[in-house]
Amino acid sequence: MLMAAASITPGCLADYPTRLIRLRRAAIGDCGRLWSRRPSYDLVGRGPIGILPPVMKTIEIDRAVLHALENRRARVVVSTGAGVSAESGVPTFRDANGLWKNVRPEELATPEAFARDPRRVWEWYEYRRGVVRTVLPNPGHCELVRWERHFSEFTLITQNVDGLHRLAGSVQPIELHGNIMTSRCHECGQQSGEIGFDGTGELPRCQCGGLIRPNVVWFGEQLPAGALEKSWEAVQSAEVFLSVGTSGVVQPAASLARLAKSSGAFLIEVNPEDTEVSYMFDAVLRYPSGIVLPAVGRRLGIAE
Ligand code: BJW
Ligand code: ZN
Repeated sequence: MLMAAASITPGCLADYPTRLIRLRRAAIGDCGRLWSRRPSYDLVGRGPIGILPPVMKTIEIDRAVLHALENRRARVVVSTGAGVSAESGVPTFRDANGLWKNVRPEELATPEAFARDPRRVWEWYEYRRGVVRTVLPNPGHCELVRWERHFSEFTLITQNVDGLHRLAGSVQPIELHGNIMTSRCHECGQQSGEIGFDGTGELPRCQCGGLIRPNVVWFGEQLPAGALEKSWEAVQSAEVFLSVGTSGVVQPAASLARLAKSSGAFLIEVNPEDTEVSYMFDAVLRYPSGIVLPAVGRRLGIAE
């Protein structure tokens, strides 16, 4: 994967994330087959998620959920957060062992932190890039690929920066918080592929002289151009809105559920835990997404 990334020349960086994903997909093969080679990973609770009971025998799915999703012409919006990648081994932010456990967000995920200590910020992101390079989409990501093909109007919005939805095969997820595997200039915004900082020598700089940084959205920063507008548009006309694996505390992503509610959509929360916004939802599925989304898909007859 790294070799492939290194062979990309600076002149053709515009579609870099897309091409990087294509290269990784070609290297790892089909999403579903790939996961099936990891035996008894999550169903018996022995995998890194560690939040399942030892044996999960039955999954109860509210009838209203199945009813809301039974029409394949329903306008469906799915908004995901870190929880959808937890079963892949990507740490969440605010769970007990999440990324914020030992560090305050403003120490690392703000422009002020980068201005204060860019080396420290880079170190943290390089560590996380290392994790992302080794992980694979899980059955939750894969199920959403099937849903994208099944429903005639389907929009996937994610706060995640790990690119796993695209790696699974989702065609055009709206990535609200950018992509950790790519970089951009902190001054002029020019995209700069996977350029990083290995902790030695000079910090990477753009032709304009500005520091290069990870291509993610930090607190206090605007979301990528058009991402929020596209999301609002899809959510406003959604008939079913699913919030999957997010604590629902970070704005403006958190407002999407509220907008869906006020637009009359049926709201479903997929999360093993209660969240601060659970009260808004019409139905909740209190299971890990990698287990319950495929279970819903099976009950609806959504084909492989
Ligand atoms: C599972 C599971 C399993 C576990 N299956 N589930 C209005 C009011 C108050 C504040 C603000 C406001 N508007 C804006 C703000 C400020 C700020 C904000 O929201 N602050 C709040 C925290 C108070 N927002 C911003 O600054 C945003 N910009 C903005 O609004 O610009 C306009 C503006 C600018 C200036 C002034 C005013 C307006 C930008 C937000 C950027 C967020 N960036 C981060 C870091 C990205 C880069 C990186 O990765 O390092 O994005 S923060 C971090 O949180 C990351 C995530 O995408 C985001 C959301 O986290 P998420 O996905 O919800 O994860 P967790 O860990 O919180 O939850 C995981 C959930 O999964 C849990 O519930 C588990 O139970 C569950 N789970 N296993 C299913 N197997
Ligand atoms: Zn620049």
